[in-house]
Amino acid sequence: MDDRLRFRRFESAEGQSTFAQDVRRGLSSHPKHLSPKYFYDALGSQLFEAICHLPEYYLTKTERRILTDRRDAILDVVDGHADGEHRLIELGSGSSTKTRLLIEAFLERQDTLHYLPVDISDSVLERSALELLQDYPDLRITALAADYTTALGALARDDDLRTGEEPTLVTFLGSSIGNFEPPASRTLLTHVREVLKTGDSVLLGADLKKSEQLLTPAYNDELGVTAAFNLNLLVRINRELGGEFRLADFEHRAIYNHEWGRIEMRLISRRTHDVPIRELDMTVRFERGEYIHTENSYKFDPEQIRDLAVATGFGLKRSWFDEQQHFSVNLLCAGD
Ligand code: AVI
Repeated sequence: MDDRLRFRRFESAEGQSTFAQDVRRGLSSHPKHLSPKYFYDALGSQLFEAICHLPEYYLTKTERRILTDRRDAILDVVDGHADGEHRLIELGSGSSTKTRLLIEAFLERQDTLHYLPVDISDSVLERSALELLQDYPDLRITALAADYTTALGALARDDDLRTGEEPTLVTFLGSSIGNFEPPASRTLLTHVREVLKTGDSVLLGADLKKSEQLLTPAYNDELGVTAAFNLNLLVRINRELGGEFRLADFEHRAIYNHEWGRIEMRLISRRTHDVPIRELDMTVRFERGEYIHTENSYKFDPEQIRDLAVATGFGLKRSWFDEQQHFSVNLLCAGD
């Protein structure tokens, strides 16, 4: 099996801030904030997997439904642009469950498939790569353990990763694009464009704007898994930076911000208190009711998706929706 798997780990590109720097900056700001990219340590990645199974979290099931129903239609459009065997790059692959649908569809059309999953969590990446190789004998995997910017830089530059003649499909599913601020999402897709040739494709999953009655429960589930996912950021600061956060002093809450069209996740201090963080040589004061803003999850209009595609060197070829128009899967085609 080993000769079908290559595993590449990348340090974050130079100039990128570290966890310690970001925590110091974020907890010294007003309002306090932390980057959602730090959710995904080994435990956080598993908690996110659990979120995907929650009854309230409609995103994963709805996207999977669209991919199940439309996989052939999607690959028909992808195929129409290209000759030869595709390779498949997945940004934020996690457990790759939805991608299995596409892997299977590709393997019905071509003899072999080169799959390049990118994920920040090497434990998740390694486990899912081994499972996939076991299930698909005609699959070859180059797993990239890196943040997106670093991985896209390597995919654009490194001789062994750069695109050759073969057509490429990049998948970016689960509405992870919604966790980027609008300028950062444009930068990211511009980097994706640099990895591709004209005519290559991107499959982008994007959650749509909808009633607050459906949106907020998806981020305030009754079982408390999203609360644990959010609070795990404090656990991580305690473990990695010698923080002394007590989880009982914070409450998870997600609200919908209509003006910005986004869910905002917060950790709200239940009392006025001080939290030392040894490695940063700092003590952070929290007033009662003060919060740390930990994540934005933007929701889109179809026009915003088209604008994003056009602004970053793509055309929007086609979009697929579920019946209730809760979620969209969009095929972008790299332009000249
Ligand atoms: C990964 N990302 C698309 C999730 C979202 O819905 O924004 C992360 C998440 N945060 C809370 N629940 C899920």
